[in-house]
Amino acid sequence: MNYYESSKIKNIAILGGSKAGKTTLAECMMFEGGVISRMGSVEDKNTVSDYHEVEHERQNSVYSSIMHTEWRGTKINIIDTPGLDDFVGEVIPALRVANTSLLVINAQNGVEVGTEIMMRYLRRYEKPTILVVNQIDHSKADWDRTLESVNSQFSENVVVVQYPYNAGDGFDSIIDVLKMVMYKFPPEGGKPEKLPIPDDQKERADELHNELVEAAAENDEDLMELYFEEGTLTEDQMRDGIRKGMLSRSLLPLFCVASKKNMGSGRLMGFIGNVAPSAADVAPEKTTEDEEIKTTDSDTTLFVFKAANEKHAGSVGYFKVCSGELSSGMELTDSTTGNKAKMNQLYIMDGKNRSPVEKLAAGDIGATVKYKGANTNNTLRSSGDGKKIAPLNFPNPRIRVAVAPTKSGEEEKMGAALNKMHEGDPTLIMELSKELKQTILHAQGELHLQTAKWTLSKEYGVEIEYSKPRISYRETIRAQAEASYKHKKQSGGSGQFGEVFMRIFPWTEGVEMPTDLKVRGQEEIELDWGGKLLYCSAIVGGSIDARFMPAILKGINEVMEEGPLTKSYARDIVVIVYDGKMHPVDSNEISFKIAGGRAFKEAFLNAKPMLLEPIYRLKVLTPDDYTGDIMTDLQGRRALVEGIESEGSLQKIVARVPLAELYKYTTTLSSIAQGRAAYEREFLEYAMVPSDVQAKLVKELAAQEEE
Ligand SMILES: Nc1nc2c(ncn2[C@@H]2O[C@H](COP(=O)(O)OP(=O)(O)OP(=O)(O)O)[C@@H](O)[C@H]2O)c(=O)[nH]1
Ligand SMILES: [Mg+2]
Repeated sequence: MNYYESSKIKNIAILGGSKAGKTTLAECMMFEGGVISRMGSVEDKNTVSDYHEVEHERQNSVYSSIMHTEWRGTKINIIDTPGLDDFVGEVIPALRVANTSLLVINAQNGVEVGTEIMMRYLRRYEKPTILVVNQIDHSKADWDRTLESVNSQFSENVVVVQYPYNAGDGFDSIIDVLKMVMYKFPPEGGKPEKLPIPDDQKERADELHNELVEAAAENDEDLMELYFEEGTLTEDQMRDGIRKGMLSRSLLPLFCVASKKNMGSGRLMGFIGNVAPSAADVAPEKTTEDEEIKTTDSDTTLFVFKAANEKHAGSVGYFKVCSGELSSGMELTDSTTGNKAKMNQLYIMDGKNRSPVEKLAAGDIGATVKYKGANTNNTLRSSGDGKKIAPLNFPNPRIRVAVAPTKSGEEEKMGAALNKMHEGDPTLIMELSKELKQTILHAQGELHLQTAKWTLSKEYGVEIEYSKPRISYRETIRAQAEASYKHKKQSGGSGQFGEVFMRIFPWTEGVEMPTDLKVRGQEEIELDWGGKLLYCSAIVGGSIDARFMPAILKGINEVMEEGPLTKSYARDIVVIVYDGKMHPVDSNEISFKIAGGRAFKEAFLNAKPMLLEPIYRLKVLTPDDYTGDIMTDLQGRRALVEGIESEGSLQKIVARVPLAELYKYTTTLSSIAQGRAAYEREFLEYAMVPSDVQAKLVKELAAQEEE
């Protein structure tokens, strides 16, 4: 394997809607670069990228895979990502390590919701982007409509570099307005013949060429001046301007290919090689302290962006060399654990195939095998100074479900497997909920859950079933109440005695204390399950010793943990202990704990207790056609719509929705909008359950507790 310096390394993430042809394009680029001698296909289940069994079965990419190809002395690292948004956990790391992204658009459909979703990630990560219109050979390919959808749905300055001469059946020629030639491909694809632009296309090509020159010049004052003086730019000057425009995302060049037929990928690779920003051109990685780690720094820094448990290789850590140079045998220090790691087995990966390497330059991507500390987000440094690269941020879960093994006794095996899977896919999160007495699985969508089930069965030998997850309700009070309890027990020798008087009322930020009680001491307690308990003493004349106050609090805490109403945690309450009685001999901690708990329970039940439920903020992104139906459905879910605004060509609906109403929302939304809408959600707050719902719930939860 050759060594490539930073300026000769281009990391490319391929993104796009489902089935646009990303995997096929990656295959085609590897073939064209001479890395593989035969082009596999998704149908034949023999592409380099889709090598997992689940991908063969589904005929979809599920995992990101890393490959490389070469073009005239440039190494192009390719990360092929899945198009389905359920697998966004695979897209995030790819975006982080890529210098440029190819956004693949299916010429049959133009910009789809999936394309739009990926474009949003590209904007968020400020990635230089090349638009690649694929499947231009398809009988249903429609160039004009595709271009129109690109122009109407992307606010960016998209500049056409190529357009098809004859899209659809019989496609074989592309007009290139940067090179100002026509490429005509042989029927088997590959190297095209360079022809002059046909007369009937000259005017259109000239016009697009001028637009391209102007767009390139706009990114640099010197170029702009040159352009005014000369009326045009040389090819090198254009490349320079386009690279600058790509880096600032003010220019998105557009290419077209028919990757299945291997038509157009060579020229695209040439453009990536000559124009797209290299590892040395892009902004440096930053540490958690916002310090730059430049490719030119002498310290070697590795950032593990993906950890995978591979069938053939065991645990594989994929990393990017952020600075310095990495050579085989080097000793690095894990910034998290401080452990030393000897980099004995260095590889570059092409799907599941690995090739050993001796040395990798900054910017390059490599892999280690069977190294234990290779967890996602780990940083390894040669200096051992503990600096960490800012971690990848994965999106919030969109779906939750209860999971259990079908065979009892396999809980631990399932737990271990799910933990292992989480290492490779941080968006799949297992939560052992003591509160709900369920294992909850948090994921990105139904397909994500299905894939997890498949993997558990096929790779870990655990059969599971999903069921409706319980909801973490909370209890609180709406009114003030007082209660007292006398605990008295006389049995043989020493007895027990404790009496407590208390007043309770709702806690809110800055709550005022009553004027009729003299509060002498207070303790604000942050509850483990959210919310507050303000515990106050207004004892006069030493009716209860200060040493018993913690015991009373303990009693209150136990009741709050077991919620008097439904056994859900209680929160946001002020308790004032204002009187009581002791016995000179029999009073002890246990007596006051019992008295405190009982008094609190009685007061709680008299203080208009109520249930709180978790509320989520939901953001739905949909084509306008479905807005009405989505709103109607949301109303049936007790949602409060906060706003609708347009985002590009889509509508964004923002609503507050109780979590209890979001079960299987993915499925419903998908059927309403025929898979064209997407959503994300985040926890907002706990809010009151409406009284009619509460009455029903209290019964349900009691029944559940019986079980
Ligand atoms: N006609 C034609 N078909 C193509 C082309 N590229 C891909 N396809 C077909 O489109 C389908 C999807 O191709 P993939 O490469 O799996 O698409 P993808 O974007 O990787 O899909 P996901 O990873 O599942 O999102 C397959 O049936 C391919 O054979 C092309 O250029 N022309
Ligand atoms: Mg794919």
